Amino acid sequence: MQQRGRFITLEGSEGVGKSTNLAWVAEWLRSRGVEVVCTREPGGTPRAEAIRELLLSAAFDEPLDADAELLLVFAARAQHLAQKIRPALERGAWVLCDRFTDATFAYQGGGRGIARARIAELERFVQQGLEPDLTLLLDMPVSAAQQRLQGRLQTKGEIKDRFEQEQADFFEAVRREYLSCAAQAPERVAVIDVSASLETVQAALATCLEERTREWL
Ligand code: Z5A
Repeated sequence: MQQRGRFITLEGSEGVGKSTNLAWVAEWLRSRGVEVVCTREPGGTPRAEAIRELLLSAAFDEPLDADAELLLVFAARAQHLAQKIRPALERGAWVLCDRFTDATFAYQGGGRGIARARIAELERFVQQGLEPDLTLLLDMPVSAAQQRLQGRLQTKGEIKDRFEQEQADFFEAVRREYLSCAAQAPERVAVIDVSASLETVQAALATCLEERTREWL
């Protein structure tokens, strides 16, 4: 019987370097002969990407209710799991996902103040016991991450989405909740300090991946 693939997630507050390092982690795994499917949340499939647009858009002249936001996040996740993540894992591919449910605990829990128990209820309903085998939590002080993001927004001429328009205290709460998720599940979540140069960060990622994936490769 085909062995199920591994599910790895990258997490962290805005601007910490998830997109930059996801591509690097994918190459690290591919060079070891692994089939890797890269994806992201919210999104990852056409319908889930449409929900992402709704979540990120700052264009509506109407606030988005926090419970509605939470349900949209999990609606996108249900679609993503059914159409992309579970089929890939079942055929033996590894899935590398830019954000997953830790982000919901961090943003909708820490940021918006929704109770952990309510999020955990939806997690059980939607995921039916499936959770990442490994989570790389990229961590750095909020102010420095915001400077990096600002640099990228200026270089690419992008405008801030609905989450990026939040204030520093929102992102401080997000970071606290991420670190609390890591403290509660150290066997799954590895915290990587990403305040150093990209070269130093990727050396730390390589050490972590060597250790954490040794028995799977
Ligand atoms: N969201 C939610 O609320 N609930 C959920 O359950 C989920 C998501 C799943 C979209 O996420 C939003 O959805 C997110 C939370 C919410 N909003 N926020 N904020 P996203 O992942 O698409 O958005 P993001 O966090 O804003 O990601 P980002 O802007 O793409 O940032 P990043 O991927 O972490 O960073 P980056 O683009 O790779 O790097 C930023 C810049 O720093 C870039 O110019 C890099 O070249 C540079 N960089 C990266 N690393 C380094 C180092 N080491 N040194 C120097 N410069 C560096």
